[in-house]
Amino acid sequence: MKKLYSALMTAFNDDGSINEAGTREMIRYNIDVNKVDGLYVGGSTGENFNMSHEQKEQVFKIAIDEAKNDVDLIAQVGSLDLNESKYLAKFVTDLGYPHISAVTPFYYNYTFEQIKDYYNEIVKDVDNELIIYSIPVLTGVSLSLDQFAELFENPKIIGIKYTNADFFLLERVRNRFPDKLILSGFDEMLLPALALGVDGAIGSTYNLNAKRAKAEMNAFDAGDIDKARQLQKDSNDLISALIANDIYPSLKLVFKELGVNAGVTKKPMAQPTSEMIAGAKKIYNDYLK
Ligand code: SI3
Repeated sequence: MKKLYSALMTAFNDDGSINEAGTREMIRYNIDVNKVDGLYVGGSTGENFNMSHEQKEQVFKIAIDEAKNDVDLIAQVGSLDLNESKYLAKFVTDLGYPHISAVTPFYYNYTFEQIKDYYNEIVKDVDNELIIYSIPVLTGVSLSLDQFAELFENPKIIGIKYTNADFFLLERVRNRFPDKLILSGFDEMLLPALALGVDGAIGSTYNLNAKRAKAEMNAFDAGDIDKARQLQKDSNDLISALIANDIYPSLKLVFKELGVNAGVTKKPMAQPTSEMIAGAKKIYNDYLK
C-alpha cells in the first residue's frame, strides 16, 4: 500500500515566533480531514531551515504530541551544523519518532566522502532509521546511483525522499534497490513517479490536496491510468496556481479559507499582500471548494 505524507507546515506569528495552536490545527486537519498516512516534520515546507534550534525542538514536540500514534511521523533533522543534526536525531528518537530524515548538507561544496560521513555520524548513536532527503533544486547537491549505493551500505539508511525531476536516475535507483523506501517529493510529478515504482509521496500541496492525490494513487494501483492522469491534471491546475501566487504563503492563506489558522510564513519568506490574499481566495474557490 503506497503512503501519502503531508510535509507539515509551521504556523508562525507575525514576529516569527511559533503559533502552537495554528500548528496543531494543521496537524489535526491532515489527520482528521486529509487522512494522510503520515507527516514529514521539519522539512522545507515546515520552514525548518529558517528556524532557531529551540524552534525546531518546539515543532518536533508539538507534532508528536498532537499526532501521537495516529499517523506515521518522519523527523527531518539535517542541518549545516552536524552536531545539531546528531543532537536532534537523538532528541526526536527519544520523543518516539519512528523515522528520521536528513537533507544532504549544502552551501559548502562538500565532497561525497564528507556527505557520507555526515549521514553515518547522524545515525551512529541512535536506534532509528534514516531516509536521505535529496532535493538538488534547493541544495545544489545531486547524488549519483553509485553514491546512493554507498550510503545504503549503512543498514540504518533505509530510503530516499526523492525531490528530483531526474526520472532516469529514479528508475535506476528503483531497479537497483527494490527493497529501499523511495518517497517521491515533487507533487506535480506524482504520476510519473508512481509509474517508476515509488512507495509513496511526501509533499507540501498534500496539506490541501491529499484526497485527490490518494485517489490518483488508488486509480494508478487499479490500472486506471486515464483516471490517474485526469487527477494529476486537476492537481497540477491547483499546484500551478499555488506556485504562481508564491507557494508557501499561499498554502497558509488557502488553509485560512478552509477555516484553519495556519499563521504566516517566517521572514525572510514573503509576507501576505492583498494580491496574494485575493489569489488564495480564488485558488480556494476554483480548485478546492
Ligand atoms: O517540506 C518538504 O521537505 C517537502 O516535502 C518538500 C517537497 O518536496 C516540496 N518541495 C519544495 C521545494 O517545497 C514539494 O511538495 C513542492 O512544494 C511541490 O511539489 C510544488 O512544487
